[in-house]
Amino acid sequence: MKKDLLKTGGVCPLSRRSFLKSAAAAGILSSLPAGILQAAEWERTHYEGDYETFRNACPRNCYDTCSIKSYVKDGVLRFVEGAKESTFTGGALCVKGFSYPRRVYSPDRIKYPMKQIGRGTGNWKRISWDEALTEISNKILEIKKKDGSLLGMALDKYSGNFGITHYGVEGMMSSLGYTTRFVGTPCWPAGIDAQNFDMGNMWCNDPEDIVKAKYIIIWGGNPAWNSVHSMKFVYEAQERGAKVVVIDPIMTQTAAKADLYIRIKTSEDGSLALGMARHILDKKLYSKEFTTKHSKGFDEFAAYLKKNVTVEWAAEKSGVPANVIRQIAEEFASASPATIWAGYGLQRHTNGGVNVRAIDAVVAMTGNIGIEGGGARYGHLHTWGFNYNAMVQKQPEGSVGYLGKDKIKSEFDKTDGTTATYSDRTININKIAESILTTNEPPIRLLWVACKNPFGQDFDRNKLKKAFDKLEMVVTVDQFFNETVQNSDIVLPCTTLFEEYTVNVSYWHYWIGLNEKAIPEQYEAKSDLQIAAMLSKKMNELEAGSCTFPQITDTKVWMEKEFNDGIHKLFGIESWEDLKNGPRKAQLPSSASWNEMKFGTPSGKYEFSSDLAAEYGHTKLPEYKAPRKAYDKFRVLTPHTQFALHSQFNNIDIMRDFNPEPFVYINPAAAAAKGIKDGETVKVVNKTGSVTLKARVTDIVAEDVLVLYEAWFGGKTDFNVQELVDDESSDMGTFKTGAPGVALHDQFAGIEKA
Ligand SMILES: Nc1nc2c(c(=O)[nH]1)N[C@H]1C(S)=C(S)[C@@H](COP(=O)(O)OP(=O)(O)OC[C@H]3O[C@@H](n4cnc5c(=O)[nH]c(N)nc54)[C@H](O)[C@@H]3O)O[C@H]1N2
Ligand SMILES: Nc1nc2c(c(=O)[nH]1)N[C@H]1C(S)=C(S)[C@@H](COP(=O)(O)OP(=O)(O)OC[C@H]3O[C@@H](n4cnc5c(=O)[nH]c(N)nc54)[C@H](O)[C@@H]3O)O[C@H]1N2
Ligand SMILES: [Mo]
Repeated sequence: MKKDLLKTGGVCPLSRRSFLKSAAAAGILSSLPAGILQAAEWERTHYEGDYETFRNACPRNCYDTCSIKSYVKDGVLRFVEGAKESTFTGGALCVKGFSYPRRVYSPDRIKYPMKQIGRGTGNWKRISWDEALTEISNKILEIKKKDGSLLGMALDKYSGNFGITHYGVEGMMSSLGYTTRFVGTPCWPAGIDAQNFDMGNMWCNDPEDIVKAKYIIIWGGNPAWNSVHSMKFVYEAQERGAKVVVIDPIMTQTAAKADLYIRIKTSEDGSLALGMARHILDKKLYSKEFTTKHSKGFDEFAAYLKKNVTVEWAAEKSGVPANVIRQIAEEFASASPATIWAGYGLQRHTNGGVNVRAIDAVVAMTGNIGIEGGGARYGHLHTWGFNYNAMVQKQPEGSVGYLGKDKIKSEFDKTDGTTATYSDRTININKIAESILTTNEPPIRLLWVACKNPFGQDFDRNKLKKAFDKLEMVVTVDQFFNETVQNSDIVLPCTTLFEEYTVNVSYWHYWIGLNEKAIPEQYEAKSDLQIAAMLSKKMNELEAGSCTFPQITDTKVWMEKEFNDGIHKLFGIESWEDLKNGPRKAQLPSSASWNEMKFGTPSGKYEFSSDLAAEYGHTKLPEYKAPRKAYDKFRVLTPHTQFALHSQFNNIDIMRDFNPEPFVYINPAAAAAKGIKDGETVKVVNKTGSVTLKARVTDIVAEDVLVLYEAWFGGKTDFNVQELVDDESSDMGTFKTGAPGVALHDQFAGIEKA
């Protein structure tokens, strides 16, 4: 049944060949035969005038947040290219971006609301929007009646679409009442807290100014795959004479482009950074000006280093030879400007936050903070000052919610005449399975999933399955039949970026991009906002006043409401309509963050010693913290892959051509010890679960490490990396994001021939 429905109407107007052509035309697939390149160029110049063009912005959770120009003919999206106006996107997309037309018209797209008769059975039946919304609304009303509140309804949302109006999903929840929300992030919170303790905010230099750096350390990040557009600035710096060092347990594509690759023992970044700091201190290569004028606690930090850290100790812990530690410390401290880009992979550890603090300290003590081409680069939210109009919605009159630790009370329980200050119930987003299983009074009964694929991206898949089995109803809003949809009762089809209006900014570069509706909604798909408006209509039909969400279904109206004078001023525009001419860059006095040396910390200075960190249960100084204890033979790393963005893209045919099946990457010596040959099927097992897949024997990984890239393979294989990843917390994240991060790289497993 499901299969039949999926196949109806799935016509992709864009051939595989024309995809290659448009990708090639932008010079991305440089390995393609010259003939195809010429043909593509001819087609583009010959037909340009016949297309209607639109502005779009890639809304995926990615550093690059590319500005896109879309070409539409007869209502059909023909091809896309990177916007030339953005010096960051630079007229090119990544290979995933070029596959967008095939995603929009994929025959596998969810086309209609559907209901599964028996969760997990695969017995799907097409239903109308009216039937779907009636069933969901009745469940919401039933929960409210039974529990006296809506805390039994939870929202599971993360980063499937970062378009600003998509915060309307949170708004939809508020408009129904006080509910249960998963807070925090699985992505980068430990590093966010670290930078907030050190500098009072997470604020990085403009990535385009890395061209000015004389020395660049890319530490625990793989931009050659995960931020492809940043690499051109790194290369330009290299051409101007900069040295590029990459520190990673894996010899990544980024490492392959570096002047020096340093293989570090996983989770030992703190010892390496502290060893560098000790050497810089001994050699008196630190900045007197920065450490005396602009920082607090440098003397304490120096005393800690002298007492506890030697270069030899750091070498022993990190596996990096002492002479290499001395070399990079001296080179870094002597070059100006010098910069460190701390990736997000680095901080997904039980000591990830404090390790980022140790790295920040190296950048700070050498006087590289606040200068162009320098900086402790991690991320920023300086261009995110929208109204969040869609997000901020009022609960219906008389809504009952969470009262701190107290039991839930109803309005009528109040005898003292005061007004209860109710709130949503918040739970750590990285402990979803555990909390569904253990939360009571009331239990979580109805889960609304949007912009998130918990079965693909959350931790301990087996526990998650048990948790989902406990839920009374699961509603998922998505585009493809992934494993989360398979574990849902109702699926609602959502639009792609080309089918709605929104606006996007980045957490890395400083551009803003408009996202226009370029084609009509496909099949019966609706955007998250339209779904919220339709749900509101149905709720009010069934019980007047039960939902406050405005019943506006024109996404353009919502997009317009997100702009304000601050945004206009920052980007030098009069109105959002100026963005129809192309993306705009924030007008900043300097490309350097903290250029005025006014920090957001309590002291207003850079804090080597942070009382705030101590308040949150951490050491004041960025002291060494031992890694999580190994619980199995090999370290398991599950980083991000080139051809997918988490669980997105890899199910698209053209992408699967590049990345057809998963592998476990193992070092030749480790493989030989187990008698495992390249291409053989193996089983990787740990306390959480197991996966069976082929081995790739390669020395890009260290002897004690197994690498399995995360990605959803679109049902062609049941591979799921989350069989091997538990939900252990990282050290930091609570201060700024409300919950600690997840130590997803502190995992271990055994491996055997299958
Ligand atoms: N093992 C392991 N696990 C990880 C990581 C890792 O490195 N290793 N990385 C972690 C990190 S850094 C992150 S950020 C998270 C990401 O986790 P998620 O945010 O869950 O990631 P995605 O797969 O990008 O998106 C989720 C879903 O959103 C859907 N979607 C796309 N557009 C829309 C839309 O407009 N509306 C709705 N309703 N849905 C939409 C997509 O089809 C997809 O199914 O994963 C984390 N999990
Ligand atoms: N193609 C593509 N691009 C993406 C994404 C994607 O899935 N695919 N995801 C986007 C998102 S949501 C994010 S968060 C970013 C992630 O961007 P990155 O942080 O660059 O990505 P990861 O692959 O998670 O991790 C980077 C590196 O950290 C290393 N690492 C792990 N543990 C340690 C350690 O203890 N020490 C050191 N030094 N290194 C360590 C891993 O080996 C890996 O090479 O990329 C974004 N861009
Ligand atoms: Mo992420």
